[in-house]
Amino acid sequence: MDDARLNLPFTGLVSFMRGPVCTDLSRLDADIAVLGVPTDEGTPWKPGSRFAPRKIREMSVRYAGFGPTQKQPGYYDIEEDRRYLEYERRYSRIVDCGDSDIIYTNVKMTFDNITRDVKRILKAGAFPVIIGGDHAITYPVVRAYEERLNVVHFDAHLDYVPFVHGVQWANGNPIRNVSQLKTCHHIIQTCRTHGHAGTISSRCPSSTGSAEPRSSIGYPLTSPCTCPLTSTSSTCRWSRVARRRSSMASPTTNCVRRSSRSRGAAKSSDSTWSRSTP
Ligand SMILES: [Mn+2]
Repeated sequence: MDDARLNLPFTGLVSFMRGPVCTDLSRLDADIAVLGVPTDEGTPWKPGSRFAPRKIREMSVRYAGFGPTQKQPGYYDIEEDRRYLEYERRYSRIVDCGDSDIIYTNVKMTFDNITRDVKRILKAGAFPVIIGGDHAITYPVVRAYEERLNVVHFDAHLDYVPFVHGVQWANGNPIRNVSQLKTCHHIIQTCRTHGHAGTISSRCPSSTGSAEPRSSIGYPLTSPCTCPLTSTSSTCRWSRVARRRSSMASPTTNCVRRSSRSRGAAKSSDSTWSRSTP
């Protein structure tokens, strides 16, 4: 009987945390929807992150518990002295949606597939958790939202590179691409790289109204010892403690609106920016 299985981490079929699988997103019923986006064509240095969604699923089963023999689902955080995801795990509300279809060498089609899948997850009322892939995918993910939103970006880099040498949709561009979206309210970046500790900036394409925060995490953020294969390694990165402190801080306290003068300056420096959509 299946229910009697221990489902030890090295056995069985793999889905994210052994959750149910739903690849027909028109029938999705979930609170949290995990979607893989295995593309690394936006990587200028070390490719390979296209294999990350599968590997993360494989590692996630380590935290999936031991089937029905485990009375208390979810996991315990020793620092906060509380359990997380207990309800979601008990009632299978974390669903693995498989991967977006990747059309290699065709960024436009790949991005369209990502946006379509995220739109379907949002339509189903689930909270999307997207696993890349390189950081270029932030743009097609954020593009799926129809309501205004704030983007919180944790990274070693600003990823705000303008359109140069014909490159616009790579992993150095996503935050600038996101800033062009009408739905983007605030962008809050907490970045640290090359010894410039705690650089915090905010780009505010519009200035009124409220919006929900959504976060984007670039893996150069982590130190080389925990993630040596990230596509663009940087030294002097955030420690685990610094990341935790940053994520617990209120991002709005660090949000400084650009003055009209600096906004104008930014506009002129963006003059070569192509607005064509991939
Ligand atoms: Mn990045």
